[in-house]
Amino acid sequence: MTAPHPDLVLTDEVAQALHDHSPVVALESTIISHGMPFPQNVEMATEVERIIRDGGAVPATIAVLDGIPRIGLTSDDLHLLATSPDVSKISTRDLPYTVSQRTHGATTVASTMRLAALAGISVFVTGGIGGVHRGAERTYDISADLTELSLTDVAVVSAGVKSILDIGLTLEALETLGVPVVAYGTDEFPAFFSRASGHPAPMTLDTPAELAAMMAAKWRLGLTGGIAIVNPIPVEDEIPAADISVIIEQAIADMDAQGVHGKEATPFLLGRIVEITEGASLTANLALVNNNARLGTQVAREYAALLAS
Ligand code: PSU
Ligand code: MN
Repeated sequence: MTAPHPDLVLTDEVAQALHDHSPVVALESTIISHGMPFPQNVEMATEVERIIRDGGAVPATIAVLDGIPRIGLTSDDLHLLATSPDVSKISTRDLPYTVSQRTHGATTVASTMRLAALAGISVFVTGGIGGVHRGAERTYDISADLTELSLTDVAVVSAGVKSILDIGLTLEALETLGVPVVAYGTDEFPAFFSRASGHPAPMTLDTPAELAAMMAAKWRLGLTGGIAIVNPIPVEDEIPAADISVIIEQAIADMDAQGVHGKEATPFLLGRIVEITEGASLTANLALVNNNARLGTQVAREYAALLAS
């Protein structure tokens, strides 16, 4: 194995696991700092790490702290990310600024993918990925998560995309970028809070072993870039599409009324949805992240076993 990049700082646990070719699962930090309120954010971050360990893999939550890209965090680090106003939301383009200015950054899907790949981690679990925003024909707001998925060799397990985005255009963009989108155990692309989106899944696989085999097949062929594994929220936790769509319309109207745009758009919408639902959306969000952590752990184990065979 090639040594991890010298500018990264890994916890001993993560370094040992990578050295041993044991399964490691990356986790992002924007979801902690800018995706959920305190204290649910730190509880979520702690719980997903526990689920991954219980499942037989090592969790590696990723952030930039004091300018240092960190792969694996302590509980104090998680608490800082969950509470400090000094943690900015950083995508891939923000990495050089945050590192050279020695500040704190919570990494998005895009920047987490890039740092995970530099560390040698192939599986990454999150809640939802960014995509093409509604109204992108006017605003050009397309998440750099899509660009990164086209470039970086990491499989990202999410519950699909929220309908704060234009799901159809997001799927078109992923197709153009050459990113495989594979749904786990369903023929329909999942819409985060709801299992249904009205859009068929481009591909379906039913087992973690098949997902791992697809990762290996892609990268062996030299097809660089990520894979979007989309895992529907469990039936008992979902919010019906009709219920959440009214709430999302309201959140978008509030955003437009306040002139919020750019990198603030996604955090604003996530926060408004929690406010409007008086926390009910948060319960669903926590459930789907935990569900993704269980799947991601199994995929990481299967992929490690495949590489060892
Ligand atoms: N969607 C969610 N929760 C999140 C995010 C998206 O349901 O926390 C975060 C992720 O970190 C994602 C980022 O990478 O928002 C996308 O932001 P933007 O749309 O500005 O690229
Ligand atoms: Mn954006």
